[in-house]
Amino acid sequence: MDKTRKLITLNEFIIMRQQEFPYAKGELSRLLTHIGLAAKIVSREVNMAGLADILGATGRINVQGEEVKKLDIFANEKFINAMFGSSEIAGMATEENPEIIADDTEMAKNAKYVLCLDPLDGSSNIDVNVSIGTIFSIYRRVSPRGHKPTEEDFMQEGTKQVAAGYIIYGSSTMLVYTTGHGVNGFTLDPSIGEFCLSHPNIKTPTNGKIYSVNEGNFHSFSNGIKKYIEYCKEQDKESGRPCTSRYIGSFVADFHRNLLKGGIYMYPATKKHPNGKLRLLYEANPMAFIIEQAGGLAVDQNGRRILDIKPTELHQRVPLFIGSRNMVEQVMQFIEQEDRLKPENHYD
Ligand code: AHM
Ligand code: MG
Repeated sequence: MDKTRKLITLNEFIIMRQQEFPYAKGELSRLLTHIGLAAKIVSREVNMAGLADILGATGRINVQGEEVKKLDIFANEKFINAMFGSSEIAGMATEENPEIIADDTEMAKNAKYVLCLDPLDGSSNIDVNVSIGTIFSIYRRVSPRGHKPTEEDFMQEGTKQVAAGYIIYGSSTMLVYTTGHGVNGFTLDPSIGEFCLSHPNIKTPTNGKIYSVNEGNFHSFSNGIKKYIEYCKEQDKESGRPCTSRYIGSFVADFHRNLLKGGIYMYPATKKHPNGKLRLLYEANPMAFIIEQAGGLAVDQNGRRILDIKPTELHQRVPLFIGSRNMVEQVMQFIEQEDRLKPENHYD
């Protein structure tokens, strides 16, 4: 037996890390543990989706006589229940809920944290057995404890995140998170029902070869982006190969691959959608926190650091460029040259 490789479960890891913060009271640890629990429940359901008839529209009745939920609604409910069940959450903002959710209990009113959530990202892939994910982000509330949280608690810059992470429901289920001290990845071992540390201290390559963008939108991108995409297709003098294009259409899956292999994910502005598609609070910010902790970059189309943006709306969208440092810097150079220095040709 290889005695050098000890199995470390997510819960053990969370406890080990808590000991590194002498004044920690265990609230964040409990919260993270509950995220792991909800992830397991959703993972089980995602794996059985084809069998459990949970994919279709709502309004049907299952064998237990319960209404069949769409998978994204199911995931939303499971996470909300698990989070409030942890007693450490004052409120939540999720992609599925137009307003913030708060609980009326004294426990919730006195809780220290709020959570932003995309319960099931990659919704177009749910029905077709392609990887999907959950994204979360945790903030310390700014409103006084003892009351329900306010929108102000959620309108904080990404730099204020206390923890962020994602779960990818892929060929394996993985949970990847950061509390600002590096990024660690855990793979679910279904035989023991535990997330086990499989990817300690993840660092993303400084340069990459993969670009991920919906090229179906090519003609509505700015000239800078078009030129960058064309540049990605040119042959590299050293390797003789162009970059590789990979786009799943599940942000979590595209991000996860690029994080490990090196690459860039882009969801740029278009003429029609000047703010792109992805949401600042529960898609861009948590992934920006992770990529920076792994050594990469995340910026908007003006080259502004995502984590510095002060949110103004709960469901605000932002154009996103995220991944390996050199690739993100390079696309920004194209935007500078083609769009900012020649604004008259910005879209033509
Ligand atoms: P969703 O949260 O409703 O699933 O939307 C976000 C998704 C991302 O996962 C993905 O990268 C992107 O939208 C795909 O959009 P498009 O189909 O326009 O390329
Ligand atoms: Mg999403």
